[in-house]
Amino acid sequence: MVCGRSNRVVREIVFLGRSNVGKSTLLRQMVGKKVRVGRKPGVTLKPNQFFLDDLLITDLPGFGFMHGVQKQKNEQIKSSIIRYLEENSDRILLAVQVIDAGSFVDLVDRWSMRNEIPIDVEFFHFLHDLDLDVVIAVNKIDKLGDIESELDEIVQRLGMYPPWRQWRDKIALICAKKGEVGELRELIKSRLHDIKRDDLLKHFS
Ligand SMILES: Nc1nc2c(ncn2[C@@H]2O[C@H](COP(=O)(O)OP(=O)(O)OP(=O)(O)O)[C@@H](O)[C@H]2O)c(=O)[nH]1
Ligand SMILES: [Mg+2]
Repeated sequence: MVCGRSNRVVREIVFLGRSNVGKSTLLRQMVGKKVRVGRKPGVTLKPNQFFLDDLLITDLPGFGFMHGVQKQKNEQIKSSIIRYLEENSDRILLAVQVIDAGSFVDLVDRWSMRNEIPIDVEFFHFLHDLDLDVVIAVNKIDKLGDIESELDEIVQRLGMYPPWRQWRDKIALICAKKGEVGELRELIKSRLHDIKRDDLLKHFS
């Protein structure tokens, strides 16, 4: 896909995560676009997209179990996200996987106890299988007590070694609800700088 005015190949940043982790809140805070927040989960399979110049921003539908949504529909959502990522991996500059800091560890452990691969972990590995650059946006950090040890637990669940601080280039601590999204902005800006697209930095300042 080329973008009309600049004739440049479109690059893309995708936001994905379990339903209700705060993807839409985050996007709205970060780029000031009106992204639907808190609507009934699992209603649409279509990603919510907009352009910042020729950078495409994609808010993928939330995945995982949702109250009031049939299992079959959850599977459908998951497949549609997988298909979307596979079909567009060439142009995806960065995948931002958003997690809810307050519930992530418990959720992962609950799945693991049932001998199932937790869906967040599955997606995290899938993104790497596609060779994508992945940043974990640890949202809702206002819910954390002992931040240091809880973050160590989180990175371990994702298959990374603690201490979490050695992964500063992959992990952004944010509180979307309060507009505290600076760490993620910085990581995105560094990626844009790396591909010589400083002209796009203004969108994340
Ligand atoms: N405590 C806390 N709540 C937050 C934060 N960010 C978002 N929320 C709340 O989390 C809920 C879900 O937010 P959304 O932005 O709609 O979540 P989503 O990931 O887009 O959900 P889906 O579109 O269903 O996938 C809302 O009630 C938000 O106010 C945060 O940093 N801290
Ligand atoms: Mg949303």
